[in-house]
Amino acid sequence: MKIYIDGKFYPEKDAKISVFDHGLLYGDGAFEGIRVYNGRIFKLAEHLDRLRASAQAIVLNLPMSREALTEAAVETCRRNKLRDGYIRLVVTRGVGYLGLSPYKCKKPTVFIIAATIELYPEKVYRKGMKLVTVGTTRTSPAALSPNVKSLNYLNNIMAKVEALHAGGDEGLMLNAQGYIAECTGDNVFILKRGVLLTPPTSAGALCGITRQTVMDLAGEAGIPVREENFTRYDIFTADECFLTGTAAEVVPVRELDRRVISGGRPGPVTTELMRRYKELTARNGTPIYA
Ligand code: PXG
Repeated sequence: MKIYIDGKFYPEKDAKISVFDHGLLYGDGAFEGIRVYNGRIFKLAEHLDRLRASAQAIVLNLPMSREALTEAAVETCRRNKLRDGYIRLVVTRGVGYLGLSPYKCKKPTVFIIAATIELYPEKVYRKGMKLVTVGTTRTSPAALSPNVKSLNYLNNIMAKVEALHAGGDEGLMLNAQGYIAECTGDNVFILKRGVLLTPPTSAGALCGITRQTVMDLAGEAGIPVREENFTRYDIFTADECFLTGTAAEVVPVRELDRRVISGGRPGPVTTELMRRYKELTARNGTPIYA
């Protein structure tokens, strides 16, 4: 595997970052996880927009233009002969000294990994996921905006640990008010009386690229979508529930806290959106081997 670091490619064993990089010392940085389907990078522009916004929000100047980032991502795929897989694009605060101030870090570090991806087992797409409500709440926007896709994922990692320890596949995270925010690495949707609902980003949901894509696909399919606060009650009583994310794509939910939702099988709207999403990913994106 060849890894891109600051304009050069390194074999995996030589791809190393300084112990003084604030990305490592403090989780100071931002990242994107991007899929590659059929020789194309899916929604690259949207991911680069979100990366730029994350960087801007944490006062980090991206050291590369949009064009340079695009070219670097494409070239990393080429060097690894990737046709289907996953790109991890990371920008850290860079090498500095001990101490929180980012102003001693001279230059952000950019690295890109293009690899294969470990997906959820096929069974969860047929049968649905098991969600567990976790005690770890989503970061308050008063602390750090949940819209910053930062390198600081401990909040979500602790939530994932709770979910796994409780025998679930994913953890459902609430905000401080008790409304649903999202899962640890996926956004949440429910279907109620023919209307799709997903929590607004103000509830603590990341502005997911897959979330937006699914909202667009629902629009095309004539299914009304609203961003609205809801609680566990609404999931227990939902007609359908599914998650969206770059890694998971569209994945049905069968249980929340061991209570079966919507008959315990993927509903027709979920199934239709899964089909449309697959179709879209198969033929869209930035070509790598043009
Ligand atoms: N919420 C959170 C907290 C996320 O981290 C999503 C929602 C879904 O957003 P997208 O833009 O992907 O639809 C994410 C995304 C990984 C991995 O390696 C995690 C994500 C994406 C890709 C890979 O665990 N999280």
